[in-house]
Amino acid sequence: MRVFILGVDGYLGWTLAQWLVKQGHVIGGADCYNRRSWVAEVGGRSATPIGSMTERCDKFVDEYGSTLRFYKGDLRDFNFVWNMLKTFKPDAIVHLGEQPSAPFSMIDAQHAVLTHDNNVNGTLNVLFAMRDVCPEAHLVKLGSMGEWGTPKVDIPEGEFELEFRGRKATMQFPKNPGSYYHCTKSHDSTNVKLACDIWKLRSTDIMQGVVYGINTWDSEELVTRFDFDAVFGTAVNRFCAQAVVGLPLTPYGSGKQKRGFLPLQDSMQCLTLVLEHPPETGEYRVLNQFEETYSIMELAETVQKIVNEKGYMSGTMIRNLVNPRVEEERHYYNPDRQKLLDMGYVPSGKLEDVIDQVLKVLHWNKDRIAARRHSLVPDVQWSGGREAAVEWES
Ligand code: USQ
Repeated sequence: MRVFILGVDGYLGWTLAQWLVKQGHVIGGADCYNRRSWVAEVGGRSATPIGSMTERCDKFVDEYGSTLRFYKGDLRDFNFVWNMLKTFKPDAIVHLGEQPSAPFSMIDAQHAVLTHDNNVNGTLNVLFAMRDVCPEAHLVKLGSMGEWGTPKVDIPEGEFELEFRGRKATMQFPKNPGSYYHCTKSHDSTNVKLACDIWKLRSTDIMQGVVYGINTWDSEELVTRFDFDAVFGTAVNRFCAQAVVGLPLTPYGSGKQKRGFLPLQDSMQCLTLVLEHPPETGEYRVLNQFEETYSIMELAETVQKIVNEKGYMSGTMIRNLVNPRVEEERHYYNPDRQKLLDMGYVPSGKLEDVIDQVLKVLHWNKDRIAARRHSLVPDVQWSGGREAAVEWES
């Protein structure tokens, strides 16, 4: 299959390119290195030293004997998108090319607008270019479990039955995003569905939970990036980074808030299954993609336990911070996740093993994290302004 990865330089994109080429797929990809510059803007950097895209592409050919056809450019440039799809002729497009951070989108008006422009308009260009150039291709669009928010009822995978004033209908389940980043994902979903309805494109919209973990390819050019700062780092990965430099782990508020999580490896497994099972022409298919739901506190405690047991650090502490976000901390959470299991997804189910592996890799790179330790402190307040979060008192 010819698979084109938008955002191929990112945490998921670079891992996926290698995962798929090993299975014999032909890989193309685009990126404009925004992730590298946004992370630098907030004072972070990848904990793993990563090569330039040129070095990555050279190593890719050496390692896998297959060229990664790379296009440097911005998805907001319609001509760029149109031309690269026309040239590459993909059977499938995996769209990971978005600004992925909720805190980044909440910094101020400029960052919210940038996030919307980048994500919503970039996706619109992809949809219009697909209509013109490759309407048969399968668009695998990365959405987010955070589009659903934390409603007081179960969360289905896309559609649900509704009865209102005596009439019944099947509709898309309502969205309840909790950041301007998550709003862009919801807008994307609406735009992708319309393209399937009116132009008969086919798409899988993946509502993915929080991904954690690291790949194990051991050369600098092949290893994926790993962010730990308070803006681009995500919960489990951040806790591991905090632990290896001897800082307390930081659940926000009570830490009772729950999310769906999955290891990087399972994200790759699921994306592959989705590519192997495309929807019908004109079908807009929604999947929830996570391995298990956990409270943030449970995860912090698991990281703490492994750090202590394996002797990576002694005396790792957990310090709840006053929540810089506005989010429910005690809530019902019961999302479905059947469709991927039906396709053959077998959860790797080893939270402790993945955390241990992350700690091991981060331990080798702890000086890189320590040199940017200031970036670990959250300071983007959902209520406005930038102020470092302080300790929470229950
Ligand atoms: N959290 C803490 N302490 C931390 C970091 C996060 O308690 O040090 C909490 C947050 O308050 C939140 C939860 O952990 O309740 C998840 O936050 P996160 O930063 O790990 O992830 P989130 O902002 O939700 O976004 C991430 C990715 C995003 C993806 C999303 C999937 O950055 O691209 O779409 O996970 S989901 O969370 O299911 O929406």
